[in-house]
Amino acid sequence: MFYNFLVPFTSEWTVLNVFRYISFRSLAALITALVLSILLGPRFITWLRQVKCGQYIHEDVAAHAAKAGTPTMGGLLMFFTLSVSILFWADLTNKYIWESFFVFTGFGVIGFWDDMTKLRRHQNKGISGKAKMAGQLAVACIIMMLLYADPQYSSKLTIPFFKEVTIDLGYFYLPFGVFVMVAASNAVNLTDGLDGLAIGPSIVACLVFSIFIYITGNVRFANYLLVPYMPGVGEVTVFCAALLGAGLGFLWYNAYPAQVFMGDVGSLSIGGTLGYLALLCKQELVLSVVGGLFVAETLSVILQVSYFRWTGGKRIFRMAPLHHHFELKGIPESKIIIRFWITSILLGLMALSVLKLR
Ligand code: 57M
Repeated sequence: MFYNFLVPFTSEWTVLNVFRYISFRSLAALITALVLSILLGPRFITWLRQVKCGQYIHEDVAAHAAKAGTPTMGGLLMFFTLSVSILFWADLTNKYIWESFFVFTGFGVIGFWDDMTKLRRHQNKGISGKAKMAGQLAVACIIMMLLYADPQYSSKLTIPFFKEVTIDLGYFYLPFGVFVMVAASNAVNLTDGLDGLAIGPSIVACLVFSIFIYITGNVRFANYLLVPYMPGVGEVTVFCAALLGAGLGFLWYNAYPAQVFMGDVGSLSIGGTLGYLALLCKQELVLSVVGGLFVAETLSVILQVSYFRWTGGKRIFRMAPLHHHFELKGIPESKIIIRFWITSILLGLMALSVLKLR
């Protein structure tokens, strides 16, 4: 909004030129979302308690019993602070800003519906798996059609660490992109089982993609680092920064011992958005590196369930997803969380090295 209102006056007031800079507006977006989240957090958590948004807790992991009644749907706070921040700082005529916002909101609505269903039923059973998947597919298909119809967007898959190798998937890029967003959304959701466990690695991934996105939208950096240049995409750095601020602000209250959980409204939207950001900057496969923890958590579930069915009841892990395995081995929750964060920072650095190691 500031960009759209103030930039026309730059010829009279040169100081307003600062609003042209993506870097300045990104920093402002991050601070706005972060400060708003920290300030509004306590009232928001009290409100969630008042409207009885308490989390139902499984009995299988004894250590979680003390978490009963912790308010959930903290993702709504992220949605609010992100929206306000974008409204203030982004160029509202940029189509990629609206696409990003659509993905975040679209997946968020499905998560909200799931959370509300759980609360209404007073148990951990939300909407059916089929309904959830149908909603996720619908949002992802709309976005993929928009991206595919974009003349500057290519269906070529970038291969990390190889300068000149790309694979043109043609029409197959559409289902591929849908898969990336839906898988990322569910993977973040599966990981969201300990305090700060999902939001920490999500913040790292968002930071990595904000760097990729900035470079993709800057002709000089893109040419120098040999990444595909796409005019207009750089503006999404402001969106990423707002998401970073909202995520950090949420972590303030979700840090162990958590005062609030994000709920599906948070996890599905963050995951889907990370998938979209990876597709937008043509670093589709880098997502599996920076999001390696999400991949490991998902694989642990796939392996556990397949092995359980195949052997008629035997398990590979004490319990899936992976974080429950470590919990049941007796490792304290805070230690598991911090070790997962350290791993995700290392994975983030590895993902960034793609820029130079080719
Ligand atoms: C949701 N969410 C938590 C909170 C959060 C197929 C199967 C593996 C699915 C999986 C599953 O349902 N995963 C998705 C995981 C829940 O958190 C809520 O859900 C939101 C995210 N969707 O924001 O609102 C619980 O997680 C804990 N939590 C925290 N801190 C946080 O910041 O401590 C969450 C956020 C909360 C709280 O206790 O109540 C969840 O786990 O329900 N299912 C499972 O993960 C279950 N695993 C399982 O059944 N494994 C079997 C299968 C694979 C054969 C096995 O290995 O034998 C476990 N879930 C739990 N207890 N809670 C079973 C044990």
